[in-house]
Amino acid sequence: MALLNVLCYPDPRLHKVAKPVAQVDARIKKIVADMAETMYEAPGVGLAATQVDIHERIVVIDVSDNQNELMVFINPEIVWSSSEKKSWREGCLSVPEYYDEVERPAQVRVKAIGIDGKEFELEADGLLAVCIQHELDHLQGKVFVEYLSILKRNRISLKMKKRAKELVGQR
Ligand code: GNR
Ligand code: NI
Repeated sequence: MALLNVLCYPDPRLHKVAKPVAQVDARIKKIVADMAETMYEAPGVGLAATQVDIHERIVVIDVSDNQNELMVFINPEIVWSSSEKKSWREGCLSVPEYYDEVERPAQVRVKAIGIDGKEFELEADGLLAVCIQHELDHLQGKVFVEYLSILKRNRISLKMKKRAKELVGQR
């Protein structure tokens, strides 16, 4: 297994659109294992392949308290979302140390392929529903800060560029 480098906003590669996975083979299983390791190490509750510069439709999520219930979504699609909306304070491994409220459908139904290569469907609410939508956005090249005002987004970009420079200075 290996830890992967997580891209930081406003990296243009975060806006690439991921392509579907043709088959769940050894190469995909290795990517999933490395993504899970990277997510747990961060720690985060989810990770989309886009964030580690792999532009294929792969997502890992673990919203369990003990971080021991890994969920793998290959070629995920939201097949239904509730008209009821809910606002949640979101964070993102690609936007470190920034959190803000985003309103999204409260419940979603997602269709995907699991690590066993079999298709499944799942209905989610709460943090899992938020996380599924946040990760599927990443696969479309969308970062949660794009739901915020231009003013906030510009401030975040400046802050992230400043942070990146400081981190380079520390090396
Ligand atoms: O770790 C994460 N926490 C989180 C909290 C609220 C809403 C969404 C998330 S996802 C985030 C990990 C991440 O960046 N996934 O893309
Ligand atoms: Ni994210």
